[in-house]
Amino acid sequence: MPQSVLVLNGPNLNLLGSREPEIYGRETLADIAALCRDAGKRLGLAIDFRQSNSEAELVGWIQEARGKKAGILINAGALTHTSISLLDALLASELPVLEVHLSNLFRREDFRHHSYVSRAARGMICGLGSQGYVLALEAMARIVGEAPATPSKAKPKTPPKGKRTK
Ligand code: CA2
Repeated sequence: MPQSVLVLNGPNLNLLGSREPEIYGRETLADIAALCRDAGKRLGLAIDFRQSNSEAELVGWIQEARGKKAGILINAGALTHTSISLLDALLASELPVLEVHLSNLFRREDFRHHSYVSRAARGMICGLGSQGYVLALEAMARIVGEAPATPSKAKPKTPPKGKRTK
């Protein structure tokens, strides 16, 4: 069975494609879900793609993901800039988290320059539109394919003579 990645989308992202195309592009959230599922097939990941306008629902989904999902990719929408509850839930999940934003937060208003989500994230992609989701899934595939967290007991290799450092 392929490992499953939870792709979460926060408030108002269900409106994509209908308004503000100059900022968020013309794709709908359903288009982005399809892109993610295609990328998932190519990368051997099952994609569980969800959106909610409710902070509580998002927190609940993150809590349920612990021990069941391989990682979380999140575009928390405006909650990115306000929600310590989402941050705490992401930290408690103990899962690798990647953060994505369609727009370039740093070309926008000052209040979008700070992200609580980033404190829980391995990395963040912003400003690349829907392509950012695909790039983040590629990164996630590498992260979840990494060696297990338990450190190897194998002895470190001794460097060949003449190449030793003091
Ligand atoms: O750039 C992103 O992906 C954001 O997470 C989008 C959020 C915004 O609050 C963040 O600062 C950056 C807003 C999503 C709302 O999307 C709309 C789409 C169409 C019409 C109205 C809102």
